[in-house]
Formats: sequence, structure tokens, C-alpha cells
Amino acid sequence: MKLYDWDFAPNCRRVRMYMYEKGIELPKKDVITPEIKLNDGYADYYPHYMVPMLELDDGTQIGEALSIWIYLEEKYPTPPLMGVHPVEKAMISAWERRAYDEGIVGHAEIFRNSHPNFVDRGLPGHRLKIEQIPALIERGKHRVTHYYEKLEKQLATNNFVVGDRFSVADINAVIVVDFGLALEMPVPDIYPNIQSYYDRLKDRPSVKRSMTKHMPDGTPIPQAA
Ligand SMILES: N[C@@H](CCC(=O)N[C@@H](CS)C(=O)NCC(=O)O)C(=O)O
Repeated sequence: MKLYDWDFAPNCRRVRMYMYEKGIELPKKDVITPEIKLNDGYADYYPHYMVPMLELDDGTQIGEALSIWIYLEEKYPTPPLMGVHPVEKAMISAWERRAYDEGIVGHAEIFRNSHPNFVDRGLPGHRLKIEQIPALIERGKHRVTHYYEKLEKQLATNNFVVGDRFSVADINAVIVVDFGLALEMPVPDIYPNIQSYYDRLKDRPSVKRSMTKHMPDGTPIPQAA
């Protein structure tokens, strides 16, 4: 197996943090250029033109971080990161989706529609020009706020996002917060539960090891103190 990766990309980090929690070590191939673009060879090789992508030894290409987790969870069930019992599995899945749809995609809307290297690359996965839409920056901020409001309440009664066990819902939650730090948008003080949760998790080995400190062009990424 081989993981096609981009160090900074939040969706790639979802897979790396997951692997480190499980103790899975896989060869990784970085396919990003200093201009923060996927290299041409990769674009021709993988038609969905996104990272992460896990390639199996028989050549099967698995895209989408969630699908890669599903595959690895079957192969490496311990420790379980996607729940064990039916209700736990469903709750983890729901909170993982909320973090993705509102937090990660919300921040991605802010990033892709404002960063100068993403002019005409408003969406991932397209080789045609997709214009930036500045109005999506504000909408992205609303989406992140919407997630933080829900997460703040959830963390009032849960040690981790779902119950007492670290899961993929936590992987996404930590990545939302770190994506915000990289965009110089830290968690506002009106969310003390999220702030103390993040303080507890930020030094976890998988969280630290999966994090990158620089953009592909060498620009340092702001991070938590
Ligand atoms: N839905 C996909 C999203 C993957 C995605 O957005 N990947 C971004 C990096 S985070 C990408 O491939 N970007 C390539 C580009 O910007 O050209 C997943 O969950 O894995």
C-alpha cells in the first residue's frame, strides 16, 4: 500500500493522524509542487485529481479520507476509531460529518477563495478553471461558527467528541481548530469547552506527528502555543 499525500492538506492529515493512532506505517508519496498544485504526473495518474489517495498493492485506488478510514478500519480494527456498538458508530459518524461539512469545508472555502495561489482553482478535483468567489469567504466563516456552536454544547457532557473514546470525530475536530489557526482564526473565547478540549489533545502523539509546519512554498504556518 502507498499513501499519496500533501503535507499541509487537512484531508491528508485526517488519514495520517488515523494511521499514527493505529500504529500503521505506510510509504507516502508527496505529490504537491512549491506552487501548491498537484503535480502533472499525479493528475494524469489519478482521475479524481485529489489527495489523499491510498493505492493498494493490486493497483486499486481508494480516494476520500472517509473511504480510506473505512478500508483501514476493517484491516486494522484495534484500537477502534469508528465506534464499536451500533449507536456509538452512528454518533461518531454524525459528528465526523458535521466537522467535515461545516468545519473543514467551511475553512476550505475561506482558504481557497482568498489565497493567491488558488486563483482559478476554487474547488479541488477539477482541471478546468474554477473561479474564486469572494462571497464564499463570509459563508465559510458562518459554517465554521455553526460547527463550533454545536461542538461547544457537545463537549459540555463528553470527554471526547463522542463519549470517553478518541475517534475519527476527534481527528476532524482537531483538524478544524488547526486549520483555523493556520488561517489566523483561532477558536473564539466564547467557546471555553472547545479551547480546553483542544489544549488536552494538541500534544497527543498522533496530533503532533501528523501536523505540518510549512506550506509547500516554505511559508511558516501559524500554530498553537
Ligand atoms: N472529499 C475529499 C476532499 C479531498 C480534498 O479536498 N483534497 C484537497 C486537499 S485537502 C486536494 O486534493 N486539493 C488539490 C488541489 O487543491 O488541487 C476527502 O474527504 O478526502
